[in-house]
Amino acid sequence: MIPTITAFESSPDRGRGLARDMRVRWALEEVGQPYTVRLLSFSAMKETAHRALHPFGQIPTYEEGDLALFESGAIVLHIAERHAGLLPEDANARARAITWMFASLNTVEPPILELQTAKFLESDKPWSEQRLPLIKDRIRARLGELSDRLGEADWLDGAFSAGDLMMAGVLLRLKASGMLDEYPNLAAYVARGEARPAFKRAFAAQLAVFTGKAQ
Ligand code: GTB
Repeated sequence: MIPTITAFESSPDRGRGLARDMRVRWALEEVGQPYTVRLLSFSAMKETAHRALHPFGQIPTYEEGDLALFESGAIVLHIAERHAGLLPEDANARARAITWMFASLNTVEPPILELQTAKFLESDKPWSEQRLPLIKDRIRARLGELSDRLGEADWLDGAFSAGDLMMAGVLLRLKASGMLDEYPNLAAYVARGEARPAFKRAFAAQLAVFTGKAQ
């Protein structure tokens, strides 16, 4: 059964791969699962029909037969559990890869989101200039720790896994800030993710929505 995901009809990032459907597309491409995309306007996301799929009125969602999922992490985990290629066979290695998925979402992404909120939604506030360096310090603390753990390895725990897909997907959001370049091994880690053919196909597909060339 071909799953359907949802994505922005008009992504504010202009196709730079920053919206969270990118992770889901990437996972689907990694496992070779074809998919269809339903594009949604901001108002359609808040309508009852979409809220039945996503209680918070957001993208991405994932529908496959009777199953409807929301939350990019849960969707990527579902894809990784149903197909070979994104989670190791060994039970302990599998649990560690899932741990890295959680770490990306619960430990690394939150301060990165704070930065984006501060830049795009709070820049007119009188306290904004004082808050930004505090948020950047929190991001640097996490990046430093992650950089230490990665060291010279290609991926976080052996072979590329859903944990790396999620972590690289989260770190990508920092590219424009220049902060990633302060940690050369993390910049190289993200570049390795971006160099994967599955990433390139997913990126091209979401960019095609913006350029009007989506099929
Ligand atoms: N925790 C959820 C998940 O991981 O799936 C979060 C989902 C979420 O935040 N979705 C966003 C959304 O639907 C799109 S990805 N927003 C609309 C709304 O809440 O009304 C977040 C996002 C949006 C835009 C950019 N950008 O332009 O750079 C980057 C990321």
